[in-house]
This record gives sequence, C-alpha cells and structure tokens, in this order.
Amino acid sequence: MLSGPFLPKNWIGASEDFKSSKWVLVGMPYDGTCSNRPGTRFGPETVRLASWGLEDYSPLQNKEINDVVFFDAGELEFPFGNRDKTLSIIKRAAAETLSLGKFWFGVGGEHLVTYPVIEAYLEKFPDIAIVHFDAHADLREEYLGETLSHATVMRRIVDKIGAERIIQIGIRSGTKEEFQWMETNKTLLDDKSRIQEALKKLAGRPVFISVDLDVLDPSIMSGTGTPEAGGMTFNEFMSWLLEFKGQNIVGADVVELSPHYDQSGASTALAAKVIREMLIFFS
Ligand SMILES: [Mn+2]
Repeated sequence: MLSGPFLPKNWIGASEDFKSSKWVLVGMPYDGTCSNRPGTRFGPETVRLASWGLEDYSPLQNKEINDVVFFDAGELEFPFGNRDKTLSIIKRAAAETLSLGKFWFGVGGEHLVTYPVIEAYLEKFPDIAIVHFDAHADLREEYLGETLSHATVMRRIVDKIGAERIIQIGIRSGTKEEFQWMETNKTLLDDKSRIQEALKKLAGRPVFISVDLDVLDPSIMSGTGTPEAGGMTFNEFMSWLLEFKGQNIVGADVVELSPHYDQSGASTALAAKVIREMLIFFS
C-alpha cells in the first residue's frame, strides 16, 4: 500500500486488490496557484461520485472498465497554503507508485500537480515524452512573479525534458511569445494530417498523457477554472486520443475540473467519462 494519507473511497470498476493492479488512480485536490477561479480541489471526490452514473461499457472502444485492472487510492491530503510541501507529497506518492511497478493516473486539482509527477517519472523513465491536451499553452517563464504555477507547468517540464519530447494538442490561448515558442519548436499539433510526424517524436519512448479538461469547449465543460471558447467536442477529443494507440503509455492525468461552476453536473459527468475512456484505452 502507498502510505497516503488517503480517504477510503472507490471509483466505479476499481479493483480491491492493489497488488494485481497495473494503474493507480490518485486524487490531488490542490488549487493553490489558480489565478482565475479556484475550485479544482473539489474535482477528485466529485468526479469519483459521478463515476457511478456511468456504464462499465464503452461502445466506442468495445471494452469495459473492468478490462483494466486499476486501484483507486483515494485523495492525497495536502497542507493547504504550502505549495512546496504539497508538491513534495505528490512527488513522493508518484515515486512510490512507480517503485512498486505501477503506473500513475492522477486526477486534479490544478495543472501544477503534473509537475512533481513528471519529476518522479524522470527518475524511472529518463526518456519520457509528454502528450499535453489543453486550451492553454502553460509555457510562461513565470506568472505573477511565480515560476511554479498552473500557468507555467509545461515550461517547467520542458526545462527538464526539452521541446523535442512534448506534443501539445488543442492549444488556443497563450501569449504571443508562447505561440512563437510553439511555432519555433514545433510542439503544437493542430492538424491530424501531421500525426505521423508527431508520433515519430515519441519513437518508442514511454509516454505520459496529461489532459487539462479545458481543452474541451466551455459549452460542454463549463466546470473549469479558465474556460476558453473554441474547444473540442468529446468526440473530437476521443479521436485525438485514439491516435496514440500502440504507444507505450506509462502514466496519465486529468486535471482542472472545477465542479461547482457547472451546477448541472454535466461537466463532472463528462470528466468521469474522459477518465473512464482513458483507463479503458490503456487496458
Ligand atoms: Mn488550461
């Protein structure tokens, strides 16, 4: 068992047996650097509850969530207000998961939670590549004077892995500099016709898929901190995701669900479905 601390709750389809589970679902209810609208700390527990409104079966992939053996570890508990301690708790849990031969599936929380996870991955998978779904580039050098924030997370990751090991999909918001950087470094994949070229970047590398739910359009995903018009439908997202079939996917996360901004619960149900489809895809 991971040392936690965790609350005892379970996702639909989760295995009771940690030992035989390949994937470990870990909630990271942290929103300490959210610059716009906070609330992602409520994401993991809300989406778990919503998971019980889903079917086990994915018609799209013709598989059941029971086909993937995953363990729901619950949520990590954080000392709110202390960003650095929070990040170190996440890193330790991710490192522990990897040392036990498991793969990490994180549920945010804001996007900064991906950073300590990638730090842990780099120790086990030094050649890891990232596939980054997001409305926002997250490539700022600093934001509001902070170098570690949900607006800088991909820049900090790129500092460690280099621009040649990241593919960005769905980005439609950022500074002029961020867009110039993506253009220069060819990290933005905005056209399916270039998928083969992008897959060459992955070239047998272990792959981590990080999904900021605001990649989806605010008309279907209003429950997020920084909604950005012009996003994907669920089916568009899935068709992009399925392009990565056959890749060596060793980790993933789904972040930035802020459930209380969508009182209908539709955003949370959508987030649960995204997680279900990803877990099934990895099986
Ligand atoms: Mn975003």
